[in-house]
Amino acid sequence: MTANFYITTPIYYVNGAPHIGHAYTSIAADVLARWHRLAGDSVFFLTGTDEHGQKVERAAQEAGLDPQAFTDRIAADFRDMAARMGISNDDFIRTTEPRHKHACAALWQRLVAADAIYLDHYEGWYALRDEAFYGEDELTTRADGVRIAPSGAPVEWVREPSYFFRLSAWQDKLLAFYDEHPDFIAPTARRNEVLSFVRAGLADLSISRTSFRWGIPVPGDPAHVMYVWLDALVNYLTAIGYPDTDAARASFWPADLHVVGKEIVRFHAVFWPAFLMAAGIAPPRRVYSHGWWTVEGEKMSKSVGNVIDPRALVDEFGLDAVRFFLLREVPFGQDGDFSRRALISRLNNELANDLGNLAQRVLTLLQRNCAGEWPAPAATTPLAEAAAALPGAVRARLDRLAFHEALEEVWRVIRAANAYIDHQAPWALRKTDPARMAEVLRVLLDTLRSVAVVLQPVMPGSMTAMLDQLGVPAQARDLAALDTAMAAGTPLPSPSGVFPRFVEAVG
Ligand code: ME8
Repeated sequence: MTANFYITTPIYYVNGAPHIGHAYTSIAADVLARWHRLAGDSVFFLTGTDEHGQKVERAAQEAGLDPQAFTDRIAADFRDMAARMGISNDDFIRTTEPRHKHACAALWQRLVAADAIYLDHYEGWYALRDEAFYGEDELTTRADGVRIAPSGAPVEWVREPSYFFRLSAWQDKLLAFYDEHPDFIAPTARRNEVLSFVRAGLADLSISRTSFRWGIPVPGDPAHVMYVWLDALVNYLTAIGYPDTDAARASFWPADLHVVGKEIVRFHAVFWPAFLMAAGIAPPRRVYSHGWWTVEGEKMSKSVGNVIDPRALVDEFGLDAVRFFLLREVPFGQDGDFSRRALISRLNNELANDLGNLAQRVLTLLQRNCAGEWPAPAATTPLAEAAAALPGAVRARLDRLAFHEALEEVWRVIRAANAYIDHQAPWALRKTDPARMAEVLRVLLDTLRSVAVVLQPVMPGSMTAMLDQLGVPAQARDLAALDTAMAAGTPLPSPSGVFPRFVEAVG
């Protein structure tokens, strides 16, 4: 059954260059988007850039540029990063676009009409780095006396006129909503954090600023610009044409999945559904929060100088190795550490040896002994059954965003295929029992086809190459096509390696 599937990444701040953390979220969301397309769903996959607010304004000042010129430059860099990471987004939203300003103004007016907004003064703590307000009780004091938010960001005291959103009115309704939708926030640890935050009571939320200009003006009161998080969250509605309910993409709402880093769960799982419900709009179906990467054991930071540009990794190791590593190495939802050694080991052991060599051996044997054609279908074997079960096994794990488990399921089959070829020794059967040799090779071909089809979302380029080498027609590479056996006699082009081993340069 085909369904709509609307998936988003966070929109990234344009205060600095894209790094491996941004690439991670985008790749994870991309794998899900591609998987749903493979399953025949109608997919809308959104990413983009968050361009307003004081943090971006300051970064532009530091660069000596006008904020629009600055954001144009960095947004282009994020767009390039997405293209280089093989991200198959259907739209790229920038919050400085007219369509977005229009959507924000419309939502604001809906909130005003619903009496969800009032004008007052904000006085309290603000962390520029997080673009977030904090309560006194959340702060600690550093040795030099600076007050620090739980995220580690320094806070400053601000006092200015401000519009407020009546968040305090939503505590019970949010708790009821989480109760009715137990899958709304995952993983469980994040859900529990949100529940205790909301249970502790919600203060009304300041949603406008007057002390700087780089934002979307509040309708009817242009001395105020909208709080950057309200502005940012609305991007998910802008992209489907809000407020035009007849827009081509309007039927994609509610979004199926917002993939976010763990530090922005509160915005997506508390503020966002409250804004939407107050405006009479359905909340998204699911918010999934993943963990944070450190690099060789250290937090990534400009001052340490260990920020990794994912494009440099791709230049060195190849795109698919990087995509595979990021999803294979660490359970999604948990923190992980990036190390070159671990990447090289996954690349050489799992891609080059386990999968690449297997394909090469099988295809070479077929070329030499079976006229380079698919042999006739063989009687079923446990290996063939495990391979045929892969789409279901992978789907069940991807539905839970358990990428590493989905890949483990595929590698379980690949390892079984390696054991099968070693045990059956088709090269020895060539003289003693050529018919049996053809059967064994057919089982291995069928296995490789299933493996390559289900791995396409993770490694689109190399699996396209592998499916080409398997002679699988381009229009028969979706999940449904696996139900039809390949015809005996289908030609196999001459094989060439898909995953070269990586050898670290010496010296
Ligand atoms: O928060 N490890 O933008 P942002 C893993 N504009 N993921 C990481 C990471 C790391 N070390 N560092 C960043 C914002 N990320 C807002 C979002 S949405 C309406 C507005 C990823 O540029 C992760 O997905 O700070 C995190 O949530 C996101 O980048 C934050 O990007």
